[in-house]
Amino acid sequence: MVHSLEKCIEDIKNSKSIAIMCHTVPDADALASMVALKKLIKQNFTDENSTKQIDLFVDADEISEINGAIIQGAELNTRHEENYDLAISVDCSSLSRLGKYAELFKSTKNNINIDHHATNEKFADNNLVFVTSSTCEALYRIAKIYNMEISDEVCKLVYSGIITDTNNLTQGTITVNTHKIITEMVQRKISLDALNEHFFKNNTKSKAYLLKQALDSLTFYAGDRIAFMKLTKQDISECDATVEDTYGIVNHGTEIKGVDIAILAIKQEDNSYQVSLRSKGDVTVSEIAVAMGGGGHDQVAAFHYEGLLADMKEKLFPLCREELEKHPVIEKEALFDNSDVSGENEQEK
Ligand SMILES: [Mn+2]
Repeated sequence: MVHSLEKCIEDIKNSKSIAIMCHTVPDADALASMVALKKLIKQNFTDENSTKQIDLFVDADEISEINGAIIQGAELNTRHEENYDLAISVDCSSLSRLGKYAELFKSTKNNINIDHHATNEKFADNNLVFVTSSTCEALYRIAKIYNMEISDEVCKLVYSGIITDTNNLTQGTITVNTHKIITEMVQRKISLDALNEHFFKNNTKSKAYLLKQALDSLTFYAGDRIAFMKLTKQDISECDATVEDTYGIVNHGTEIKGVDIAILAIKQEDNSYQVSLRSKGDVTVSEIAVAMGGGGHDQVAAFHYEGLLADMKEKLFPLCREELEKHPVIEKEALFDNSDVSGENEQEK
């Protein structure tokens, strides 16, 4: 298994045809990374004398209006080549997450996996897995390392990937680099406000009704340190909502004081469950998700469960309790120190 940024750039340079793909049920980071990567390659590695066929693939039945804006006008899922010189997967932690395009990826003789999931299965010839907020951030950093030309349009995509994957910079791997990138975008005078509003103040009424349904099911466990919610596919259709409208609902659990793990279980049409996990503080859920057959990041993870909800809880809750026991509740230190302006001090003067 190779990990070579240099080889990645060489492969991109030398390939006449490239297939870029992301995971099924794509989120904003997945879609934005695909489009940003295509733009970066076109702007930096092609000209009139050396053109490339770059095709984008995503296995998705429907994409929400909000995320649809990212790919508006971009051609998707049209295979212009029988055999591509290079396949690149973005934001995808395992081969199976590519859905029906996993085959295309595997059958392309040269392939690269660019991702930021700690649980990435390194399924490609060249695996570039970064500790970054988002795949978009990883792409931006690669572009900077190689002094690529980065357009404002690419910046808008990168910013979208960063803010959505970090729930507006409140969770995930946020580093000095993440903030540096955002500073660079502010300096470029990119209209970040418009992007913020698009991604965070743009919920449909259907999503609000769906949230109401989910909150109705809210139950607490483990001394109120676990918040559990459930929804069904039927709830989603009754609210006239989409699967993507379920994103973010689980975060409402961790927003509650004292809750360290939030769980949202969505019953699928085949009676299986899609389960999202979130945590805060030092509590992590990635290993819990892996133990349940899924994966993800420290504080954002998910798994799929075939079976009854009661059985799922019976397996999941002990794992959560075990993790919570590692991190007992401690009294929080005061956030602010006002001893210098307390009445006592004033009188001393
Ligand atoms: Mn991502």
